[in-house]
Amino acid sequence: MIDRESPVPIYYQIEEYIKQLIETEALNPGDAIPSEREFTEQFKVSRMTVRQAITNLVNEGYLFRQKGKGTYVSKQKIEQTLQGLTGFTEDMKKRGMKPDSKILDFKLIPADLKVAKQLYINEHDPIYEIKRIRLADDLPMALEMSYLPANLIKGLTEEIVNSSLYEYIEDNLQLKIDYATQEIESSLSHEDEAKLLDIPKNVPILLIQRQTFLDNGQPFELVKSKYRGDRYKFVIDMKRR
Ligand code: 16G
Repeated sequence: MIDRESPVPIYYQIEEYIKQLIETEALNPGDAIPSEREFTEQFKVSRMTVRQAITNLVNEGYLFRQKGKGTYVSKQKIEQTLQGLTGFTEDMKKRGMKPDSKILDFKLIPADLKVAKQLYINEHDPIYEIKRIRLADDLPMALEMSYLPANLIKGLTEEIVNSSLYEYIEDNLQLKIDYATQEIESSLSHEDEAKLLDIPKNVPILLIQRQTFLDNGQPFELVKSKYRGDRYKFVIDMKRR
């Protein structure tokens, strides 16, 4: 099934073949994949070509290696739609997963000029700076750094942000979360982030920045999140015209 005449590189064809085994559930999460030697014999290609295909799939999060043991199929990525404005806790609950947070930092500080401008407040007005690890079924998924204007989002405590910020804003403060602008970029895990997210350093992660507004047009949060590239994929439906 390797097409040597094709302009598609052979390592890429092998990648597609392995992906198909995963998609058709011939290989399931936790299963060991055949060894490099077995693939080399099956496809009559060099070991380097097989290694390149497998390394690419490891980097994309389809497979993971265990030292001295072999290469295994990873869990399926969480598919997060980009339609609709939701929070982490409600997303995880909807999927039947257990949301959790670990608070790394919770501070009340004066806003610097840049943050103040984006939150439509004055420089030095008080803001909460919150850094959390977000976990799903006890696995770290994202690191989140949030800035919230303290005069608008009143009475925040560590206990509240340990569960759901959006629930507190809507149910307790009775404010209406309305819309957000969000940017998504690729990035690489730095050493400290890698430790917190339980991933290797210098692997692909998704950097997401969100500015979220209430229904009166007032921004109430600036959030910078770093999502694990091996566990997340963002999906959007598009319609032509
Ligand atoms: C999501 C949002 C974040 C928001 C949080 C609220 C993205 C990229 N970010 O993580 O902006 O602050 O949800 O979650 O989706 P919570 O209600 O569980 O605290």
